[in-house]
Amino acid sequence: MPLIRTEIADSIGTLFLDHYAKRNALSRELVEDVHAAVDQFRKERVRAVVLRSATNEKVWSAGHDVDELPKAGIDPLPYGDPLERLLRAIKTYPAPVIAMLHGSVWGGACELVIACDIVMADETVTFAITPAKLGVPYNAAGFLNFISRLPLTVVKEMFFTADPMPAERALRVGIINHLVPAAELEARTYAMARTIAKRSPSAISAYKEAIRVLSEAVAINPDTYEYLHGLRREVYFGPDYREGIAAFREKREPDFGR
Ligand code: KGA
Ligand code: KGA
Repeated sequence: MPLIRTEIADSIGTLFLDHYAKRNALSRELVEDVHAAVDQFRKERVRAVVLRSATNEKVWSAGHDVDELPKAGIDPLPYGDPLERLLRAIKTYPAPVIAMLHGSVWGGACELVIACDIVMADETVTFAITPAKLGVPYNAAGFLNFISRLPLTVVKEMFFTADPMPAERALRVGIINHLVPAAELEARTYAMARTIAKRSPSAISAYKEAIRVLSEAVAINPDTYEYLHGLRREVYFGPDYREGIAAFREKREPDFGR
């Protein structure tokens, strides 16, 4: 059974995350379905994509599928990780991707939202960046996605506390473009998509790619990269990652000592 649904109408493609039993966790299988959908959207020259949940429930997406995170001693967020691949697919899709959000957004799903081009949300939305609860060492590409988009103070607070941020504040700090009443969310989102779909697709595609490349244009030498990777290795080889994953599986608070 596919874990997403898609629709195309008026040059607008909609991608519905449709696995609420697992709170739309971004599993390998779900990501494969997204890639197939995105390929289809490209073939049909879709001019704007809306990324939403198929259900109007209290969770938009629970983020990375924790059951698929590897055991301690293995990099939990390598280049080929499903979530990493999903982020690249969204960022390089040659037309704008609009996130339409109702409900809570967790961990890697926050990065997915940040990777979208425009974010429409209602008042039920919250954002929690949770790797510090799991002991997951975030990767350089992930940090760059956040720091190229949000103020450093906000990024730090979210990563350090892992606490959910409510919609009103998320609007103020720039995570959300438009915060609208739940009853208007769909209409407002598709109005935006229709406007974009009327504009020059070749120009927009070139803008999106230019903004992506320029916002990622951070020069670090290989030595610095290895240094950052070494910092991450200490975390995923260390006790916190093992404890974080075990606590999640046992449905308890992690104990990272004092
Ligand atoms: N991965 C795998 N399974 C998940 C999951 C996840 N992220 N989130 C939920 N599930 C499963 C859960 O185990 C349960 O399965 C079902 O979805 C319903 O969840 O029915 P089963 O087999 O027991 P639950 O918890 O009963 O639903 P709820 O009471 O409605 O609570 C919803 C939330 C979202 C609050 C709760 O499920 C939750 O806290 N999920 C984890 C959120 C999270 O911490 N995500 C971050 C994942 O890490 C991540 O993205 C990374 C790697 N990161 O940030 O670096
Ligand atoms: N370039 C050349 N001529 C212009 C012009 C422009 N950007 N804007 C107005 N004119 C001329 C118009 O052709 C008319 O000339 C006169 O100014 C009064 O305009 O009398 P003429 O010879 O017919 P108009 O439209 O009658 O005035 P208005 O009814 O008061 O309306 C004003 C606006 C500003 C709303 C209207 O003129 C308009 O929409 N202009 C174009 C606005 C626009 O799209 N600008 C973006 C230009 O592109 C740009 O900056 C680039 C390259 N970009 O964004 O990358």
